[in-house]
Amino acid sequence: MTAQTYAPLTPETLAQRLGSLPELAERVGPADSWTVKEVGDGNLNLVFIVSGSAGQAVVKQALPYVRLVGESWPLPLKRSFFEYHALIRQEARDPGSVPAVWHFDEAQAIIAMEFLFPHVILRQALVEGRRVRDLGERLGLFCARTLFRGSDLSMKPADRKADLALFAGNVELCDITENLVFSDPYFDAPLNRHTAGLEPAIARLRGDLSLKVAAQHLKLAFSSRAETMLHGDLHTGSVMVTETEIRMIDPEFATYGPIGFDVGMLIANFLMAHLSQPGHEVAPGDREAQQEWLLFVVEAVWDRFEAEFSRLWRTERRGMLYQARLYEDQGHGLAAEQALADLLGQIWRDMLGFCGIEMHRRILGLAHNADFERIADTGRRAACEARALAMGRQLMLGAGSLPGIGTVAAMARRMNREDHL
Ligand code: SR1
Ligand code: MG
Repeated sequence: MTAQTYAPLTPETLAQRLGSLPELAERVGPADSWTVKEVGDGNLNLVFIVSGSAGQAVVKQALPYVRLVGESWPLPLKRSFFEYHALIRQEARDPGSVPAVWHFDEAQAIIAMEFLFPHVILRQALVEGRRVRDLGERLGLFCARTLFRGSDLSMKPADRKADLALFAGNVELCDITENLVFSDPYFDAPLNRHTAGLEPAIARLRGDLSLKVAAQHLKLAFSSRAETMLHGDLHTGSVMVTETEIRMIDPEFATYGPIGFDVGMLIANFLMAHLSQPGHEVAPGDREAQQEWLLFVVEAVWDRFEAEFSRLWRTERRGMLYQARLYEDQGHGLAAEQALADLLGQIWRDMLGFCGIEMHRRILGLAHNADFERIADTGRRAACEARALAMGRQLMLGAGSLPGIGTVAAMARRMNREDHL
């Protein structure tokens, strides 16, 4: 394939169009041995699994519109460019954390990459009540390494500024986040949808003016505090797992933003998984152990993030911020520890706010979670979702006073027992 006019791939045309690429032929086998299946079930793109005599590959291609909505919502192909650039940076900053990229074609918006097998989407596994060893620890490490190493705490100023400029071009995907996450949940936006029966809880939420203000403070932080390269859409649908292995995928929303954003989004999705479990019970209480495990994951994500971020601060702080020549080299190591504690406090508060807002948008906005959506009984679903809405509110409004991640887990346990409808 050369840089020709963009055309979407189909299972019928893929082998003919990509079969001559040595990067694929070497790993998958000759094109005449390929079978191709389109498996994309996300909101935006085409995803193909290509199987041949020598192996398998995933081929992802952006469509010029939002797949979830259709051609009425155009979306530029360049999101593939940002995804490619984010993937190669994530691999460099946390080796082994993402699928290996084998080929990128900017004009066709195609990324060909390693096929992860027997991995499944984490969200699917959680809905089914499955567990993954060291999940929270691995996710916390990924967040700390990519967020620290993509910032001015670590990068050379010229490199960091070049990346800031590069990812600043991801305007349309940021616009999705800015609207769908930070604004739409708090008014009757055209694309919103919600479970029948949830109306009283929604009216309470939208009538809470302090919450509306908090949401816009968070939007300001997201759009203006370019602290590090974010994954930008780090939820449990952006993680692939086996029982023992974990990889992050889909960083097409990558942009520079606040360090707490990815961690907050991720923790929100585990809290929603926790609060959705009663909706998946077959016998009373049969999801209680899974619920506790999900809170264990929540605690592990934050604890490991904090520990690894602190380790990197002490060993890899080579950027232009909080330089060692101001602190350790002057015998003022204690001040560096104070600065670290202050920064972690800021990240913690941001994280809680973003966490709360993600819980709201997944229940009130356009893009919902299978965790709740797969609860067939709408009455049960609304009861679970109302608890998540209430918890999101407490996280956003209480971000300045919640002392630690154990308190968040305790809040989830309490919410899970309460009726918020
Ligand atoms: C129109 S895109 C909706 C959502 O899907 C993506 O996965 C992001 O989460 C986005 O907000
Ligand atoms: Mg995605």
